[in-house]
Amino acid sequence: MCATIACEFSIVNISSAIFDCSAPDLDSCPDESLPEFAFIGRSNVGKSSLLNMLAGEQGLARVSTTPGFTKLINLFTMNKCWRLVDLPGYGFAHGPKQDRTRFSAAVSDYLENRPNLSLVFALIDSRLAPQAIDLEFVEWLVRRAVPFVFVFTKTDKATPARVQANIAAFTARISAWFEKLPAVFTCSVQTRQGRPELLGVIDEVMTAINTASIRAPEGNESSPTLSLPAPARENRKRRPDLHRPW
Ligand SMILES: Nc1nc2c(ncn2[C@@H]2O[C@H](COP(=O)(O)OP(=O)(O)OP(=O)(O)O)[C@@H](O)[C@H]2O)c(=O)[nH]1
Ligand SMILES: [Mg+2]
Repeated sequence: MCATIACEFSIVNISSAIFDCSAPDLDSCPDESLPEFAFIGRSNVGKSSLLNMLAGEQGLARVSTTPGFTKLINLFTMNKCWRLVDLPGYGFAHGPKQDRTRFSAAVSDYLENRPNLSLVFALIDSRLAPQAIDLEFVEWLVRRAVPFVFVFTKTDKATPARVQANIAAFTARISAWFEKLPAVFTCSVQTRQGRPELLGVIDEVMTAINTASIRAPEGNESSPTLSLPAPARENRKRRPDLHRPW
């Protein structure tokens, strides 16, 4: 079990990043004792690269120029207290007839049913105007009340004006789905833009989890809020509380 004090000092200063396993499905994932922060997005959007940047360790998650490279649920434990989870991307067509919006059943099972999934980073390529596949995926997340924030990636590859225009166009397309939009971040693994902000988000969620575990009587804990869509918060409360330490 992760002590509150130990975690408070460890989020932005990651001293140990350990590969746990590559899981082909939800049942093969490790125990649910640690909060998890997962990266999802289109194939090649930069999920594995961002994980490495946050962990401060190149080569921890494998990066490739080939879309569809990450094929399993890869879990990494940070400072023995929380996990980063690298998920396979969506939108990579394995065959001509395959629906490009379909992604593996294991990923959807993980996103919908992992009780210790604390927050999802939904990655969008900042160079592109809104893509139908990303809009569909965000709608999927919203409908299933998965808690998430947006991360627009590869900002070093576009002008700041282009990045801002693409973000504005994307958020305009989805704003009607939310009472309050999830938080929006930008990042680049080249310039390391976004690292402190994203570690700050993790810190905020971990603090809320630890605070809830101290305040709430067993079986009646509250969830961290962090500008998550309200349905997402409600869904988190419904997730089965099996081995959570908070
Ligand atoms: N210039 C630039 N390149 C990036 C950035 N992030 C990722 N890349 C490159 O984009 C390619 C894909 O990166 P990955 O991290 O493997 O992408 P992924 O989303 O994990 O891809 P899949 O596992 O195939 O779904 C690699 O060539 C990376 O070097 C970034 O911020 N800037
Ligand atoms: Mg990957």
